[in-house]
Amino acid sequence: MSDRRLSLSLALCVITLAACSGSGSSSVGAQDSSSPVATATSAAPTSAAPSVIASTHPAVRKSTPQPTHAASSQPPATVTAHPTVTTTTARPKPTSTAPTACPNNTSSTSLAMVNSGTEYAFSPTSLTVTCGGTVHITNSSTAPHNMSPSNGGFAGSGDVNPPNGTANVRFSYRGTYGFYCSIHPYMTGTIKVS
Ligand SMILES: [Cu+2]
Repeated sequence: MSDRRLSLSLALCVITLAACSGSGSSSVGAQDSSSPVATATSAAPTSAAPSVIASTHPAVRKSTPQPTHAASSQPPATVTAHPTVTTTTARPKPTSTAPTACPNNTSSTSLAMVNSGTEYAFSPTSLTVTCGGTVHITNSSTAPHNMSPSNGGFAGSGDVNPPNGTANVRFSYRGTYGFYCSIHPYMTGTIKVS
């Protein structure tokens, strides 16, 4: 059996050698060495093919990063466009719409500072005045007082001394304002400017 296999293999080798080179049947060792060389040469083109593909892949990857760079360059342009769209000049407009002062006029409302038991008080505690007019204050009590704004809206009178000291406070902005005496904070009142 082994002799038959050897003969068959030799015959096949001789046939292959004759087909490839036709150099004839030199030896069995030459046949065995020629077959691995053929596989090595056949493997070489397969290895060369992936190397070409690998070289082409980086080229494709180099082309793909470029659009990403272009996309990254676009956002800065839009960011710079945003500040121009948000015009900060629109915000000063509400400040320009601040209430305008009423023109001064000669209308006047009287307010007295009076003794009230052991304490002091405004009289009346609720009053109205025409916008641009004044409140004429008379201190009829026995202690100094003032008419001061509780939350803005007008300028305070300053201290008005007894007996019978007077002061004028002008109201140039419409609204309702609280007032009080800073010397006697329990003295309070409300004035409507219309
Ligand atoms: Cu007072």
